[in-house]
Amino acid sequence: MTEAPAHGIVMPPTSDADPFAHEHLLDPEPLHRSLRAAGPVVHLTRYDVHALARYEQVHAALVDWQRFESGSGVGHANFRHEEPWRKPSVLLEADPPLHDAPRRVLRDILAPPALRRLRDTWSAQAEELVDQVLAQGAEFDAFAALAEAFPLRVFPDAVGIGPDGREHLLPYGNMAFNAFGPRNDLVAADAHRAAELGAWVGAQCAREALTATGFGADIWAAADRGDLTREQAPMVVRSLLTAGVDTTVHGLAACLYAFATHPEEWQRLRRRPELARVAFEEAIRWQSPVQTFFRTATTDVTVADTVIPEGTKILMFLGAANHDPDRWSAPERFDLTRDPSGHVGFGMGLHQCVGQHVARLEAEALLTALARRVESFAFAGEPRRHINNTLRGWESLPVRVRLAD
Ligand code: 4MI
Repeated sequence: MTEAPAHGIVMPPTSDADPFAHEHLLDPEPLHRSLRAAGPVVHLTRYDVHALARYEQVHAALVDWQRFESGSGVGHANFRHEEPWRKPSVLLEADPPLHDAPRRVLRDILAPPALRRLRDTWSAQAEELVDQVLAQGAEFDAFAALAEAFPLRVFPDAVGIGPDGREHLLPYGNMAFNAFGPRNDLVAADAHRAAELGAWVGAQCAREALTATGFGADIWAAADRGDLTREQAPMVVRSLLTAGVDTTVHGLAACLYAFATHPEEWQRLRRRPELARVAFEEAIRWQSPVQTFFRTATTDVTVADTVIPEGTKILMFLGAANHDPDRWSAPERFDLTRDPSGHVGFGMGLHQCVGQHVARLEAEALLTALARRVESFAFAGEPRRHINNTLRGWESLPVRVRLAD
């Protein structure tokens, strides 16, 4: 016989769905709808974790770092019992007080005033890339030619890594984002490259591997000042290289997909290019390139009358929260007239994306350059999704463009 739950405590609804099955990764919205509808907390029987898919609970968990810790890992693996696949991040997979020095250092390096010197260069590089792509014809893959190409042109240089081996960046990020999921087929598919990619990224984080100026050098300078230890400095560089490429690639891809499917919004952006930043923000809300993260309960946590036991994992559906109809009107619409602020696509609270200003600057440069030259664009073939345990992104966005005169 099972004991009756204490008064006022209820057993949550359950689901045997596997959110990391290809079906749901390719098209997550039906699952998101059913999880939001089932209740504020849903027990996922397949993984024995509690899931949050409504905006209110996801937001509350994100800002409550004391009870929803990151230090036991923000993926499915519980670092209390499982060996992490790589040394834990000193930012993402750490809690205060350990988290705070690396966070402060990176926050200052990536703050808007520090990025100002990059703005003109990145705008010029975006214009140059757009000119090159458009010179080659009216039909191209906007994912490869723009969404992938632009971050790869500007970000590794801004960090200050060397010219060789940059083709490892996207596969490394892809592997890291798969590794936040359970050990499924997607993780297995990356396994044969883990050692090689990990070693390459590790080597780029050394002081000697980095140029004399750039985010990497800035991080090492912080270690010289004593703001970071010499053990933390390469780890903070590693965070930039892990979190800084695939995320922006799929964020930019979300913008391109949004505009290809919402031509009236493209015209709005062309009339008012200063909407580029709102457009990026709305695309992040709408597609949520980072779909999920886990936390671990530091104590028995009661969420809407359900007790989440101490030491167990909580799966937060950022993408589902960003489409919660109790928070957003017509959430499935990509809409430049809405105020997307408050979305949880960059997280919220203490761990909220520290690189978001970098991402916004990249998006602003690319979208502004495109808006100037492209009158309209539409799909010239079927867009194809890229599949990853954490990232919602693209493999291919074939488009045909009409140029502005
Ligand atoms: C939110 S994406 C992300 C953030 C940080 C790291 C990796 C991914 C890291 O390695 O610190």
